[in-house]
Amino acid sequence: MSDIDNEHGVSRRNFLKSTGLAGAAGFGLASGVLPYKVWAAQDGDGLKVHVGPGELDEYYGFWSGGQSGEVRVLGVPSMRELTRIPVFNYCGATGHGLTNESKRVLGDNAPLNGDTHHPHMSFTDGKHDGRYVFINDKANTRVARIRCDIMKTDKIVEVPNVQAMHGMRLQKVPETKYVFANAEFRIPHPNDGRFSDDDSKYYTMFNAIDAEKMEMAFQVIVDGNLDNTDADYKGKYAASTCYNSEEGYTLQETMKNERDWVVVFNIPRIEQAIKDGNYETLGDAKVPVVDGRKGSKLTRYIPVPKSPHGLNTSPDGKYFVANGKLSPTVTLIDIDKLDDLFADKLKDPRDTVAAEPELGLGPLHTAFDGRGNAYTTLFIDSQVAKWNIEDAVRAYNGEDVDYIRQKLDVHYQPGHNHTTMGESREADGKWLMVLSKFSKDRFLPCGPLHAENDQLVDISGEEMKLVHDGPAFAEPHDCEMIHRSKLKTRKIWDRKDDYFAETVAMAKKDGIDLEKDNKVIRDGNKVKAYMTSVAPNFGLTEIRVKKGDEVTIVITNMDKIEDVSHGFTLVNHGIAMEISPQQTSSVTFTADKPGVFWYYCQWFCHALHMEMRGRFIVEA
Ligand code: CUK
Ligand code: CUA
Repeated sequence: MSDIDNEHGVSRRNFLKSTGLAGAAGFGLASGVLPYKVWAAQDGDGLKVHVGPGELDEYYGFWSGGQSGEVRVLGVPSMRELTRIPVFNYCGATGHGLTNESKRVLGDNAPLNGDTHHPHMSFTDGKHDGRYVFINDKANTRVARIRCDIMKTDKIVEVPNVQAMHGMRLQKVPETKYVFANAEFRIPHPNDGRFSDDDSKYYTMFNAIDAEKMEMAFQVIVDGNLDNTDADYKGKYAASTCYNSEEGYTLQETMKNERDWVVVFNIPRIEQAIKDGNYETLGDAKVPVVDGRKGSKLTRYIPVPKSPHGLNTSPDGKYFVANGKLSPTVTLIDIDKLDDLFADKLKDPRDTVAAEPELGLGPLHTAFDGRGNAYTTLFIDSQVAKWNIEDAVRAYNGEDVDYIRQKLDVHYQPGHNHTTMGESREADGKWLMVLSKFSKDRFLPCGPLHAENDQLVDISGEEMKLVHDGPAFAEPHDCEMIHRSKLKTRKIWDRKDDYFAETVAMAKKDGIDLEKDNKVIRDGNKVKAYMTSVAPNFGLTEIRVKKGDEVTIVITNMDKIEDVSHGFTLVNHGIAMEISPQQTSSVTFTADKPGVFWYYCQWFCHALHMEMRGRFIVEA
């Protein structure tokens, strides 16, 4: 059903809200609510949203692929999907999850599903540096790194002794030395079946991963649980929301307290504790584990209203913003007061609170425009509230100011929202992306599973203007929009690339020149077929093996022309992989059926692409 009830565009929802609903919910309608209106994209009326044929987008958007386990790259503002980066999932097009190169990244027997939430680009001095995008997997407790030059996943860390990696952010200053990742769910320690019913053994941990080595750096035991996190612009503090200070197991138990908290981590103190040897290790893991529960020098717990969710650092570095979720407020924590809090100079941890503006129902995440305004999603109200940060501080200090600038209806139930460059020092305040969880009636219906709705909002002027609805499959919780000037991607592979270096080393051991040789070699029942590809030819048009052989196909694409990607698909074997210009790809499988099986190139590469094929002959 449409949200618009009549030709004047008056929304039933706003009508309801201004009468019964808002009053019943216990607080009135904030001022500054504008009537519902969808703005047409018009040149001369805000930013240009249409990106014409042959034109390039201004921003790369890195979208989480949610339960699909991947990351998607969109152009902004066109919202055109540019590529997909398989991460924790199997990808039939590229062979991620099947090729030897991707299996080295994923690890042995890695699950090929993931639940990605938070893609974040690495920083140098608080600015995005175009090197990596990191992403969490809540489903299987992993963190991955994507190399932005090739847009491939190059490392994955499985985090030990915790479950459900959720909130994930990066150290911003002086650079991304650590990836900070919150394990959401408390589990017993050790989790070996003996203590499943022993509450005293349950806890969860805050995790830091060395971003360069992609190895665990340390873990911090906390009280409560951990939801979202963010870091400051000093390189000193990270903060996480906890919605389960009750340490409950059921929904009812979890919602009891009127206040939960934000836990702040003092990174230099944690590093010092580890240097001093004040840590333990758990089980087989060698990761230093420090105790950051209440009373520890390493952490501070700041009470905030009820079941907070998102945690966002303002780009001026002044505030951590905790989003209330079950409270209509967000809480601004003054980062400059944290030194005093850790030095025990404040009476009450709440003395760090700079403001607690009331915004509406269900605040989940806050974004910033770099001009002093914040944009908070209101899940229950299906709105984005634009509010002024310093006015909210003034109001908290007793001045009579209205900090709400505008409320915009979105469709529907927004989770994250994001501004262009807004999670860095270079917030440019041009676009806001609102990741709505429900699309309901906004798109042609496609069965019971609905698309989410990523809505593009022009925030360059005084007023937010909704300009585009973008359907998205399987819940992108989060995205990040990075100016294109930050990225330098490769057009063809470097033959010395690390991604396939192990395959190159294997070939060298076998006396093979990958760039020239087309040869089948055998060692017992292990067969390796090495070949090149140059459009429209495979170096081998026949590979002969015996039933039961373990076969490795290694192909090097010797084309040097941009965009001439080849593929290798072996019919009736479930084998397919990408081989882009100057790339080496390999795949290993057992030849378990006698007969003739054609292999072919599945990337249209040449007028004679259909002819690019060969026979895989398995002798009985
Ligand atoms: S979470 Cu999904 S709406 Cu995983 Cu960042 Cu808030
Ligand atoms: Cu090579 Cu198609």
